[in-house]
Amino acid sequence: MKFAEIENWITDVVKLTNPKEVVWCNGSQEEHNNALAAMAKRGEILPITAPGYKNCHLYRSHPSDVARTEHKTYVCTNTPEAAGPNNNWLDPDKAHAKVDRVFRNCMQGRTMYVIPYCMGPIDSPHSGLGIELTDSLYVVANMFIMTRIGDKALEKIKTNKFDVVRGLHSTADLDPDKRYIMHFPEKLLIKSIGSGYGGNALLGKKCHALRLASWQAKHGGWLAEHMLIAGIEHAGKTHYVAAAFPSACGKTNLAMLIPPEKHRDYKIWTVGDDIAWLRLGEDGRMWAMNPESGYFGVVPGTNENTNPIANDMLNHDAIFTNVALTSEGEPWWEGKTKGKPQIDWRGDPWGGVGTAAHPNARFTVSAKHCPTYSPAAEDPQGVPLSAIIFGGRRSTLNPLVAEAFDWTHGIFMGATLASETTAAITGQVGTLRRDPMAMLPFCGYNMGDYWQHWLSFQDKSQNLPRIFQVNWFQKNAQGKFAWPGFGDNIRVLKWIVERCENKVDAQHTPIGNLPNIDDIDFDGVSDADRDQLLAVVKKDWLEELDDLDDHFGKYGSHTPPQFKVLQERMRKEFTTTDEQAG
Ligand code: GTP
Ligand code: SPV
Ligand code: MN
Repeated sequence: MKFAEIENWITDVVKLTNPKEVVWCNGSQEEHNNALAAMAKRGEILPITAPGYKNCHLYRSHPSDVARTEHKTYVCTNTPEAAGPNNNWLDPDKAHAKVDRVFRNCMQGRTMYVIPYCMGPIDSPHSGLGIELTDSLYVVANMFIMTRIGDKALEKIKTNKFDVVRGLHSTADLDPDKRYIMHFPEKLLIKSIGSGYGGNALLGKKCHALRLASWQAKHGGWLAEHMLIAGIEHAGKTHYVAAAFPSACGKTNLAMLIPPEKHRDYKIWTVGDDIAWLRLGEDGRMWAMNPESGYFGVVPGTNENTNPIANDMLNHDAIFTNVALTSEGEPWWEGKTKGKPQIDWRGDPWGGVGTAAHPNARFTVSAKHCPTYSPAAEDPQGVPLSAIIFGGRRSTLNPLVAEAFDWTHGIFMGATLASETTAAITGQVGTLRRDPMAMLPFCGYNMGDYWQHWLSFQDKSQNLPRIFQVNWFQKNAQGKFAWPGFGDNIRVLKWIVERCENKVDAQHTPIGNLPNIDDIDFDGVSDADRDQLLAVVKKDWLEELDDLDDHFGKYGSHTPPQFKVLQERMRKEFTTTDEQAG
């Protein structure tokens, strides 16, 4: 895109929104410090003054603006079929008219910040460029941490050689009824208004790096995915894996895993915790790059036992969003092992009802502060993948781990992923829904076409990663998690690595290859829980296979015919063999 076109767009936006001034962000540390200081002065952010915290701040968002709002998120392609039943759709002209009415004069008396940014290392040929216009300093401060903003990105944009995603954002008056997060894939354009919250407002993240990037990726022969990337080092070799879990289902935790004492012969390197851009290398391997440069992580549940790495990063240069405070002014959240809340996330005295921190409270920290940050994360080519993992939060059915028979079956595993909803989305928590590849809220085009696109890699390489499915969230008869999870997930990663190295056998079941009991460390897990974790219950799976008819039926002729073949094969195998258990 020509820089002159971008300048014209900015001029038009200024006319529409009418800010008192326009400030270009250069991306310097000084600029970032000034942004935080200006917000603190205006009372929009609270410096954490408790001892033990350095340069940390608390931001309280509007109580109606605490999570992504999927029902207010639109993909406005030229035809509804291109967006698919997985997206809310509006005709682009009508969408512009609707949202521009809200944008009119919305920045009156405010400063409009121009944030040039780069998703991925500046020197990577695979990075993506964007410009976000926003009236929120909170957005500026978070984009500074989460992406590479400022002069270097601008220089690259000014070469006129690359696609540039344009994003317009305003908090306007935060009216939930006038909140819209709109995407125009054909124009690589985003318009977001009425929310200051993470995924709705930091446009480089879900709007650009997933919804529009997935569209770009489909046309460019690559993939933009809701995945963590981690290196698993053992005996002098590092295997890289990318794992897709829905929002608040354990990506950050897995990406920063510290193995317990017993498994310290393994070490995890953090490459990314939320988004991965995947492409085939000349060697036929799939290479993964993290387009982000920081973490916007779930705070509740974080402590020195569950995620010691994140826990240690939270005492300097962190922005907390919607946590509670102790009487000493220390940030507090459910799952914190020290202190007691005195002020809740809204800023009111804590009354003991509900949660003191918002369940979707977040931290923003730079990846550079992460002690396990992989040097390969800054590599312009990314890292080569040995395995892709799909996982959901499912209290029943899905075993602890299963390996796909082949690429097509692996895509089927991803396409059938179901997960209980979490506080990362406005709406009901704990409802089971299909969330294919953890991309239901993020795929910027028809999900059926997206599955076809995934399948197309089959013909392009003999060297693709193996595919696995995991589930850390099975509940036992007592309603407790059957699997210890967190650091102990290394036990499952170990099996995955051993499978990639052809070191262990597996047990064939109709739904995939499962580990032999002795090949996974079940120390501390009761026999009943272990059996449940590895069970493939015929009756339940036949129900599941029936349920998939509805799921795949939604996408009509866009659904790959291979899926039906697999469903039938599994049904047949279940009905001709005995029930498998353990
Ligand atoms: P997004 O940032 O929303 O995309 O979430 P995420 O996938 O990165 O999830 P995250 O790692 O932040 O974990 C979300 C919640 O799940 C936190 O409260 C964690 O404590 C909890 N969690 C993570 N891993 C495990 C696990 O292995 N077992 C259990 N029981 N809970 C887990
Ligand atoms: C998610 O909801 O998947 C997140 C947080 O990672 S947000 O940035 O809001 O998308
Ligand atoms: Mn996410």
